[in-house]
This record gives sequence, C-alpha cells and structure tokens, in this order.
Amino acid sequence: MARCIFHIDLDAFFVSVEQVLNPELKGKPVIVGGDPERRGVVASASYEARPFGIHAGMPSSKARRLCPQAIFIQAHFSLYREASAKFMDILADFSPDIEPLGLDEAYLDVTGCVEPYGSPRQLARAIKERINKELKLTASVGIGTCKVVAKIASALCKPDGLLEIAPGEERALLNPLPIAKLPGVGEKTEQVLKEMRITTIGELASLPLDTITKRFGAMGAVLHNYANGIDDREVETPGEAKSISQQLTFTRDTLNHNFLEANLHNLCQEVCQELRSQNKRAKCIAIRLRYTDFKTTTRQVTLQEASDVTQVIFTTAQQLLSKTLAEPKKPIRLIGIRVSSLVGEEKQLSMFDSRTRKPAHLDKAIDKIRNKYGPTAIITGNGIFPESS
Ligand code: DCP
Ligand code: CA
Repeated sequence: MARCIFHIDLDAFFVSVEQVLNPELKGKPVIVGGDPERRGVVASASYEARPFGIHAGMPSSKARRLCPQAIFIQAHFSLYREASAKFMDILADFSPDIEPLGLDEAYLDVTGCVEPYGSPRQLARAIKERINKELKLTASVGIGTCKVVAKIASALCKPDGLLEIAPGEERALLNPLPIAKLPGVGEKTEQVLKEMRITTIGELASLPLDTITKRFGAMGAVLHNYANGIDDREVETPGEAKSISQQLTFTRDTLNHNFLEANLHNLCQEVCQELRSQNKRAKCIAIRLRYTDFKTTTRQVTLQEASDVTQVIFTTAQQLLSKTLAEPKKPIRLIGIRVSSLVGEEKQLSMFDSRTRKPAHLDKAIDKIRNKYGPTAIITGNGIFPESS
C-alpha cells in the first residue's frame, strides 16, 4: 500500500512568532536577524519583505538597502523554542510517527491515520486549523507518497498552503522544476549539473543511472531516485529507530538469481550486525525489489520469534526473494532488506535456545572481525558474488 507522508513547515517562523506577540508587525516587511550595522544576517523574512529580494542568510545591511522601510528585530530564541515545542505536540496528536527537522518543520507518516478524516487533504486541514487556532501561526503542508515529494510539495505551496501530489503524479509535477528545488542539491551540485547541461529535475530523472553515479557516486543514485519521485526513507521518530534497512542499486539491471541472493546475503549481514550492535532483535523481515521500470514490490513476513541471527534473517529473506522471482520477471535494478518490529535485549531469551546458539556465536565472531577490519574483511560463503558480475 502506498504510504502517505506529510511535510509540515511553519511559514516565516521567527517573524511569525514576533508578529503574534506584536500584532502591529502584521502585514509589514519584517526581518528577524542580526544588526545591519554589525555584519548581521537575515534569519527570517516576512512574506511582505520577500518581493524585495530578501531571503534568509543574506547580510542584514543588504536587506536594509533593498527595503529601507523593513523593520529589524533581534531574535528571541526562547520564544521560538517554546512555540516549536507546542507545534510538535500538536503534530504528535495526529500521528505517533513524527520526525522533527529543526524547530519549525516535521515529517509525519499518516498512512494509518487518515480514515477518521476522510482524506489526506482533510487531515492536513485539521492540522493547519489547530496550529492556527492554538499558535496563531500558519503552516504549509505537502502531501506525497514519500519524504522528498512531500518536502517539495510544501515548498511549492508556501505560505499557508496545502498541496497533495497523488501517487503516480510525482514525475509530472517534478519534471519542469529547476534542479535546485530538489532536496540534496546544493550550490555545488547545481553547478556541476549545469555543466552537464541538466537544469530541470526531469532532465536528471531521465539521465542513465550510470552517468550520474560516475560523476557523484552513491549520492548520485540517491538524487536520481529523488528526481524520479522515489525515496524509501522512513519517517523516523528520534532516538528510536523503528527499523533498520540496507539496499543496493545495481550498475546494470539483472535477473540472475544467484547474484541477487549473494547481494541479499551481504545486505542481511550488514543489517544484522547493526541490529546486534543496538542489542535489538527483529520480528518483521521485508525485502524490496525495484524493477527496471521503477515499479517496486515489497514482501514481508513476521517471524514467530524475534531474531538477530544472520542465518535466520537471510534464510527468511531468501524465501521471500524466491517467491517474488517466481512471478513474471522484469530485470531488477535494486534489492533491499528491512527489519522492523524491533525488540530489546530483555525479550531475547531465545538467544540461549540451542537451535540458534551456534549461528549466534558465529555472528559474534564475524562482527568482531568486521568491526576491526571493515565490512569486506570477512565474507561468508553465501555472500561471495561481487556486485559488478
Ligand atoms: N533560520 C535561520 N537562518 C537561516 C535559515 C533559517 O536562523 N539561514 C531560522 C529562522 C527561520 C527558521 O529557522 O524562521 C525556519 O527556517 P525556514 O527555512 O523554514 O524559514 P522560514 O520559516 O523563516 O520561512 P519559510 O516560510 O520559507 O519556511
Ligand atoms: Ca519555515
């Protein structure tokens, strides 16, 4: 089932908080930031100041030149922190899956929370209304099937906006946008892409993956996915990883079962090592395959007992892979594994179960060597199959 992700961003945050406390500032060009006389910079500009070309990060002296009538205010961080805490509390009332980004932004996974509201749009309206009523602030909400699409959507509809990008409509919306609108593309990347004659997100999306990874490495593959509206990152509540995942995009699409299995084994090993280092076990195992046409399938099973044993998790993932490969075949561009429903040490009685004791000892020894000499220091039989073959 498609996920429903919100990106919620308060408009002109610092300035808006100041305007709540001093309503005379409303509707005027207001700037919160450093003193123009003392090499200060703009932290936040009201929407009335923006048509003058003023934006965050600009020297305050320049902002004053561009708009002499602008009202400058020193930042009051304790006020912003207080407003931020209330903002996050409101969001947490709508979904437990909340990932704050800085003070005035958050991702919310609302996949399971939409029903009582009728639609994602109505849920977003309810959130905006509460923010408005309780904080007297406006927020912009982007709705999409993944983080990157939701984030782009909220930026496009600011201020006080609401933009939903329905599943399947991602490419149409992203294609014409300038490349700088893609999260992860900073000034440097933008420059290099320009030299490659790529100026829109659509041009990046249609480029062969090879071309982009040659220039930017693994980050290139991530940006290429983003440009195609694909982003598998979960909304992560801080301090508590709900899942651990690893994935690999192949340089060439493949249908070779042994090759896929070997790579899956390596990914399982990495995920399980991370599980063990966090003293966690997983109950839920999922594999993800992305085909040459970017269509993605996920298959998942729940184990009877949570495990952190590589052999147990790999065998389960291997069965999922075989089942999926039995279906009509299309070449595969990516394979991934995710373990979730994590439980802590106290529930790990089966660690001493005689059936799993031996593999657990083996894992411990392998972890030690890999921690000391790196992930390629030891590869067990199942994982010997280099990615490039
Ligand atoms: N901020 C800052 N310095 C920057 C950028 C931001 O101090 N260079 C602070 C002030 C902003 C807050 O972080 O109010 C949030 O940053 P945003 O980029 O979300 O900017 P705004 O909320 O001000 O405006 P927008 O309506 O574009 O979100
Ligand atoms: Ca903001």
